[in-house]
Amino acid sequence: MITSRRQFLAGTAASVTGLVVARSALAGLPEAVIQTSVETAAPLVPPTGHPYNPVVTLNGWTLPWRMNKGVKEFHLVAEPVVREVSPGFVVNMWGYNGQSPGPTIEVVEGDKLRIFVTNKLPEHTTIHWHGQRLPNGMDGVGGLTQPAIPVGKTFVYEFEARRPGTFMYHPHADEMVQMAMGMMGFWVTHPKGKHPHIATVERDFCFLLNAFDVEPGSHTPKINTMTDFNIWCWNSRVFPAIDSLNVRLNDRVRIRIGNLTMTNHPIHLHGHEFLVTGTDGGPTPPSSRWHEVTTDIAVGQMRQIELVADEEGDWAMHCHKSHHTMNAMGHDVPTMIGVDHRGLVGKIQQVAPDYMLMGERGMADMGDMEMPLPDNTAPMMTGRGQYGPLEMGGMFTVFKVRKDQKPGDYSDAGPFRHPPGTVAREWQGDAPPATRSEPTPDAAPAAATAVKPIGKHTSH
Ligand SMILES: [Cu+2]
Repeated sequence: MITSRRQFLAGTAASVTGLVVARSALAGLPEAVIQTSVETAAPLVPPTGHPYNPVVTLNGWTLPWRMNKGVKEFHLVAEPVVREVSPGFVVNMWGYNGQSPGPTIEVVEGDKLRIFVTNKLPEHTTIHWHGQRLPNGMDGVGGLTQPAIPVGKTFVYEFEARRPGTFMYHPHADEMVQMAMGMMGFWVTHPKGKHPHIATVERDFCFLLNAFDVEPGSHTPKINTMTDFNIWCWNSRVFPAIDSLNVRLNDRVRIRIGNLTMTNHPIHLHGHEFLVTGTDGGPTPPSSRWHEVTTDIAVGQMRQIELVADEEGDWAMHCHKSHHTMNAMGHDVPTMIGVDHRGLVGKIQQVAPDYMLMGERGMADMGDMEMPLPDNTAPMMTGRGQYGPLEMGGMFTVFKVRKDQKPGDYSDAGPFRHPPGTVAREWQGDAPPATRSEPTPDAAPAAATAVKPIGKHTSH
């Protein structure tokens, strides 16, 4: 019969290698799911195990698992990847399962876990499960708690997800190089049942802060850079290539952020106050929480913030270090504000035809400038809104609150339609001159007047 004949032929075609793969799969190695899209993946609703409200990883995804006799099994592959940091700007990184950062791992408190790690890097590696309670030998510190995973080998990590919280994973072998190349991933452990300090939320987002030093025009990060990075990322993306956080009006929203750069990042949200409800140490006690609009996230820390999104609009959310909302730029540029360049440019261009004038009125012109860029980089200040250039790059995105965003819909509703009369506008009435204090005709210079002692003055 045709079917059996086709099966027979297929079996022959697959030959011995096919059988070998099939046997090793039966022996227990779960499929390594690879994702190469830079889109924010839909939340992974748990197909097995305890139910929970899954997280959304900005420009990332959650790793599927399989249940094997009550154990959740994952397969991570450490490998070189190519990450699109923004359209037209791709960087050779190292990561996991096709991406930097690697996929988010989402489990439930009490889950028994088995994580296979295959090393396809050109050097050895390990994975450290940052923030977890686990047997010492599962902590992933090369040399200290395990031999490093040699090139081409697969190691198994087995532990229980003992406490709920916001965690991450990264190598603990040739760490400086491997993290500078983008090896890291997010980890969320949901509480098993109702937890007194963990609220139920409608939206739960997560991302890692990471940074690279990629010379404009080149494709590979400089791994020896210690502090002077030029590409400030959320999940290895820069604005405007970082997706917005799209929520429905009055949603309770949790945002989980981890910092694997070499400096701290004060993360600031416009239009709302939030509470820090958790760290990598777990949920914070409610009595310790206070409202903020900026929270500093130090190196190696996680913060989870929560708010009710009760103000409609397009709210900026960004690192408050202004150099971190810029893309690649030269830092050796002198400040030119206030310097009159008129008549100079032409003369300079006679000897240096590429000379370009920038900065004598500030640098806002850069946001709108169609400047010739080297082949592989991101414009320094970019992103366009409905009213013009945002003059932002790097660690910036938009928190979009909409009345008509459907529950469970994470798509971008486009620019906010401001109600009439609610946008800052040009003043159309009279503009009287600013009132300044008048000096008295016989007054001494202001500075001298200011320092004159009161006592002497009155005895005059
Ligand atoms: Cu920053």
